[in-house]
Amino acid sequence: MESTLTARDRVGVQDFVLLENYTSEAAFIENLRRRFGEKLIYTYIGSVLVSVNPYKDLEIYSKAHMERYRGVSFYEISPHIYAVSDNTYRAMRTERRDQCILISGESGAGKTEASKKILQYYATTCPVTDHMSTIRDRLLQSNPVLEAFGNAKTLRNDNSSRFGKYMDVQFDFRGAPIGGHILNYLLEKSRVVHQNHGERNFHIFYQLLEGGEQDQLSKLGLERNAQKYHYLVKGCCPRVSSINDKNDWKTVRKALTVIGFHEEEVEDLLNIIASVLHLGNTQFGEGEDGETQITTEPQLTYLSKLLGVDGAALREALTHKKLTAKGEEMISPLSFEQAVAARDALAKAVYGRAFTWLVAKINQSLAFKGSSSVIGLLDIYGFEVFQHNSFEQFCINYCNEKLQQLFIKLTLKSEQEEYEAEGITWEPVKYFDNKIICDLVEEKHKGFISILDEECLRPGEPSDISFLEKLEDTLGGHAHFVTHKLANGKTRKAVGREEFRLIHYAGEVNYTVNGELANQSVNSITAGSVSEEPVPVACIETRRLIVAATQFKNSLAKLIEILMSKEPSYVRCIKPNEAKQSGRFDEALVRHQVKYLGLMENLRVRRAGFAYRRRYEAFLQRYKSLCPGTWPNWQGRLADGVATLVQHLGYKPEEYKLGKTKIFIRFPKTLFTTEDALEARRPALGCLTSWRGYRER
Ligand code: AOV
Ligand code: MG
Repeated sequence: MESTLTARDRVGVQDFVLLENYTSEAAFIENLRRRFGEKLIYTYIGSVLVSVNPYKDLEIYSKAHMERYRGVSFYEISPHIYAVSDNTYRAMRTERRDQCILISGESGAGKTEASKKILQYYATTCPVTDHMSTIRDRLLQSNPVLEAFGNAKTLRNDNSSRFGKYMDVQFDFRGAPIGGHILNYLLEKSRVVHQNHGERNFHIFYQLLEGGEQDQLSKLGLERNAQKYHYLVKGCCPRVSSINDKNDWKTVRKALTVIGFHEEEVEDLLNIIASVLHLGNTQFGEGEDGETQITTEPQLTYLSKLLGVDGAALREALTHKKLTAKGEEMISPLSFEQAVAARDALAKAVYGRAFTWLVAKINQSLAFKGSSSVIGLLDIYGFEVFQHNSFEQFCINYCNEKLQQLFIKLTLKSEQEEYEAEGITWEPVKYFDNKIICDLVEEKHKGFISILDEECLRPGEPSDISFLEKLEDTLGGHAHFVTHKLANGKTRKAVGREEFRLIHYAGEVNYTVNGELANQSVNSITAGSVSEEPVPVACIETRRLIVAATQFKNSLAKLIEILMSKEPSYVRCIKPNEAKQSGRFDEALVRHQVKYLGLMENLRVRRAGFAYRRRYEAFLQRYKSLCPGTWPNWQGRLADGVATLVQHLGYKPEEYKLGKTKIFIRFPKTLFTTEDALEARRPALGCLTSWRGYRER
């Protein structure tokens, strides 16, 4: 007896619901810490999986581990990402409802790794035929490719996702993976031309330079040395100890073939990567008449070859802008700074285009038309704060607000509202609702994005300062919006003059508006190498911003709609320390995440709540055969029928409650026992599902 107690003391509880002192945050964190110390990184809150990044290989992801979780209920085995994968899969199969798994947590918490583990689980455990194995391999191989082009080393994470990703995995009636579709969200394109100190550009650049064959590099006019390229040295960090660019290149190269890229298409992609590097090395100087000109001819030659555009047109595009005044087109020269900006804009546009094309190609290769059930996997860029936070960080953090809002809505709000609507006695659990921050960003007319739109569309030159003033006028006084101005007319030191601060659910972030509204040249050339569509050389930045912000808002709204139409499961990832180190558990850092993720509130609702609920008619229909009083048909009120049934089944008063339209069952075990009784009684009739297929909620 004593030894089990010790074991339990050592490893804590595997479901927070079992925690004796469940309202204590200290007890919650202590439980996480103990388990983390024992390399038990997973713990449940009911059906929500909490995962703490171990920052080392734990050897818990083998095929044997996968097998252990197949068809097994949450409660029978230790918590694991495979248990969530398996439960979701079975729920899709037995309840015939599309599912989604929402993975959240801040940058470096382990979201991308979790989503890969889930995909691997399906690829390994689901039935496949020969034909389907192609799709399965493509699904798996899409990851290294997208990561090469869309991930980068940041200060927070050596493999940070710089785009948001939602992937549908489609399954046929046998439960075999037969297709997939990826939606991608706003790639952080500014990284192509600039990286903060200690950060890198997207992995693919370094991979190609390190791993590409010599003749390939020569053809592209590249040298095997990242230091030579302006776009790769801004962060002073060409090598990362945790990354092997050479090996990764091999993986990506193979993956492209598995996905079905033709040689010419791969060549097109490499041309694009190389042209971005050549653009970065394209320099400008002053001509005899003071005009801006390109001083690096070899780069121009390579560029025109790689992009497949006329050299003269390219030169013109990089040093001049086209203006339309009173219906007439005029060409005017660019200043040095404008030319640099036009060059960078072209590099970003070309890379962005290539990324979009890449996703489209992958989607083509995974496409399946026909009826299927779906499990959606959401892996977005996590909440992040840097010293300098721009428009892109704003979008990333706003995206995280939306996801948190969805979690709140589905686990805290609607759960409690349902008890109320059903007339179940209930002590409300208070929680912080971040809707107030979402509104601050996206509300019509007075939200941040509306103000940005308006300011950009206003006649005349929009400026950063007037934008900030407009923000102050409209949002000043909002509890989550702060500028350098204090109410008493004094200046707040912590916020710069060209900054504003948003108090996000996960922390405070200062965003700089400096340069966000810079007006740039308009020009366009056609680069047909990868896409048939023209590539805008340098769109007006302001227009780009409006389009970007509003489009982003709209695409997030669509994403939320997609997620809401599916049955959600949650993985909440926690980062144990800022140093990316294994074995280190920084309590303050973890406490902060437990707080803002709303895990304590989640637990409280869970503890006080009911694991299962069924509408009366569904409950009666399913179990009526277990009670002579309700078999074969109950004639009276549904609620009375259910009451008769559960009395006969011996449910204790604390095990269930009867609402207006539904029965609420507190413990999973109660329903499991009833399901077992059903299965024992009607094997010949072929029970639709075993209780293992039943899920909470
Ligand atoms: P993220 O996706 O949540 O950050 P990742 O999934 O990329 O974070 O994890 C960051 C790093 O932590 C990985 O590269 C691994 O080295 C390590 N790691 C994470 N999960 C595990 C695990 N289960 N086992 C071993 N190591 C792990 V971001 O994309 O930056 O928001 O935007
Ligand atoms: Mg990630």
